[in-house]
Amino acid sequence: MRKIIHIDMDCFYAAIEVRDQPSLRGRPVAVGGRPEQRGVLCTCNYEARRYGLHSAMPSALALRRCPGLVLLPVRMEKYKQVSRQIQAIFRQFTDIIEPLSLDEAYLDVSHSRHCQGSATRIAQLIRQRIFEQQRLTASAGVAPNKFLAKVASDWRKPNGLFVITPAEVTDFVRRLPVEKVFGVGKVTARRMAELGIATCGDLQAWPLEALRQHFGSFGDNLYRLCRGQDDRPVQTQRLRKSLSVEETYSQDLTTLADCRKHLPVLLAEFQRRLARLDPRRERPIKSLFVKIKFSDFSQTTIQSPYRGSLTLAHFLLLLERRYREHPRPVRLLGLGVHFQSPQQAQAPRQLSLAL
Ligand code: TTP
Ligand code: MG
Repeated sequence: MRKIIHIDMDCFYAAIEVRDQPSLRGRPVAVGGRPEQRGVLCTCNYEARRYGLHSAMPSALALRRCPGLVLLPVRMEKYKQVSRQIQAIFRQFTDIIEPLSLDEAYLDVSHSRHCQGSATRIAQLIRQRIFEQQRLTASAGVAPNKFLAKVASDWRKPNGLFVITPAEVTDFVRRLPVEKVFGVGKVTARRMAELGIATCGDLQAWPLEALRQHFGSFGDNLYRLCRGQDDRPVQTQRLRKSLSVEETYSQDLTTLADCRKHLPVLLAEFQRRLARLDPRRERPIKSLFVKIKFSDFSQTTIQSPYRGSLTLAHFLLLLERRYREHPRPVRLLGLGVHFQSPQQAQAPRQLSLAL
């Protein structure tokens, strides 16, 4: 039986800003782009969340909903620095660490000798050290696997700790809403609701075959996850699945010609980033894609298989095909590639990384 801890800092960027400017304490604070540049919130503190504010909300809307909001610019270097210091605290307890973002990580402490091997006490000590050294609060979840540890860290947020012991797993998942399951988004949850499925307990009643029929290959995952089973290892080096660049424009691009004009700039930036990757660590490219977000915030991606070259013409073709289906003002354009999965990359004749 493994012991996994998931740590997630509370309103990370905003908490750092409030810590560094104590006069902000108690006031609604957000970090993000300016409304006149059509920026969005990266995050906000709990005082601001009371007004219904949340990550990715347009800053203009946030300020309308909460006129007293203190909107601060992003200080990414600062957040990265704090993140490194927090990860140093994790390393005092285990080397098996999988960072998911600057403020979130899985730790496998199955074989840690600290705290007589008690994962709960390790998690508590990590939270305590983060607070002592950084004056920031973290929430932690402790469970026998990644799926449940992540659900658990969210359970007592903010500044909380929640433990799911192996003996409690069955009972816990039975009542767990399907929305909490890794991979179940709004669309899948709605489909499930139509089938009368609200909790993992409801899902458990479904045979594997029926889940496959309704949810395709995701059915296999669902079958295990709804029983609280997840054997994904904590991966110390994450494999890159894709590389992309995107840009939100301060004014909507209203014609196809307008969109076309911006693609070369994106492609140049993308090529720069691609060239910086370490070819020994990356897998071959599988497909190219273009992402479009429209002014109504709906978004779409169109992709095509990689055939050995990454030219502007390829990306233009994808852009045009999708744009023409339903032309409307465009707010954001992005382009990039997906890499092959490790399984695909192991297939013979595909070993060369085509850069
Ligand atoms: P989260 O952990 O999702 O959010 P949070 O730490 O701000 O709040 P909490 O965990 O208490 O719910 O994301 C961590 C940081 O990542 C967040 O502080 C800002 C950044 N971020 C963005 O820039 N854009 C986003 O859309 C999200 C979700 C997060
Ligand atoms: Mg967080």
